[in-house]
Amino acid sequence: MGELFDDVVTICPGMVLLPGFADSQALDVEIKAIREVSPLRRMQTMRGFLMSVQTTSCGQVGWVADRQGYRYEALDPLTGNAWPAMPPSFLKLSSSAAHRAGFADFLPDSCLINHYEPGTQMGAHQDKDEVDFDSPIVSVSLGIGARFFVVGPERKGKTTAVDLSDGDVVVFGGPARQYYHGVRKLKPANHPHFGPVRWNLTFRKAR
Ligand code: MD6
Ligand code: FE
Repeated sequence: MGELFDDVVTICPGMVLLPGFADSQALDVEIKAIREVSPLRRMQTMRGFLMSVQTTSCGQVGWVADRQGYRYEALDPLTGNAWPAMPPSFLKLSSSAAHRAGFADFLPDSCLINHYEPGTQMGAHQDKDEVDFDSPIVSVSLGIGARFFVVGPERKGKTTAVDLSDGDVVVFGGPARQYYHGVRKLKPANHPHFGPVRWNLTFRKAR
């Protein structure tokens, strides 16, 4: 008997999709606890615009954006306290996904949590605020679906579209680590557990 579905789909060299790899409802319990310590907020871009997605973080450092720029900080600027610790289940999921994609010993020190509602989006960007580009980024999607797009080493050009749904994991490493990518404007939808919302968790080795 063959496989009923692909468990590792290569999107481009260095980038793989693990369909349905994550147990999204178990992750949701942890997200709720993280939000009570470090609430969701809309970060500011360098040009002074508010991002349409809401974010928070957990781990030793969290991603911070304001008019000064984009960086990782040990303290949440909203609360003045340390970010909530990375739950052991987050570490386990992200390192096992990285391992499945061919990256042994991935040990993230930060998880950026993005919250999308219909109409929100993420413009084309590179993830380059981390010190170590040899480590991949592991991305986990929960809730309603979204169309993710990958451009390449330049901001403009032909894009590859990947439709991400609940439980899907993307591992972004090797030659694709610094490729431009983003998320198209979310279409209205409803997820039986999460409601009309998408979450994306990105695990990084920031320092
Ligand atoms: C998202 N993801 O899926 C946004 N970045 O909502 C990202 O920006 C991303 O999926 C780096 C690596 C993987 C990603
Ligand atoms: Fe990104």
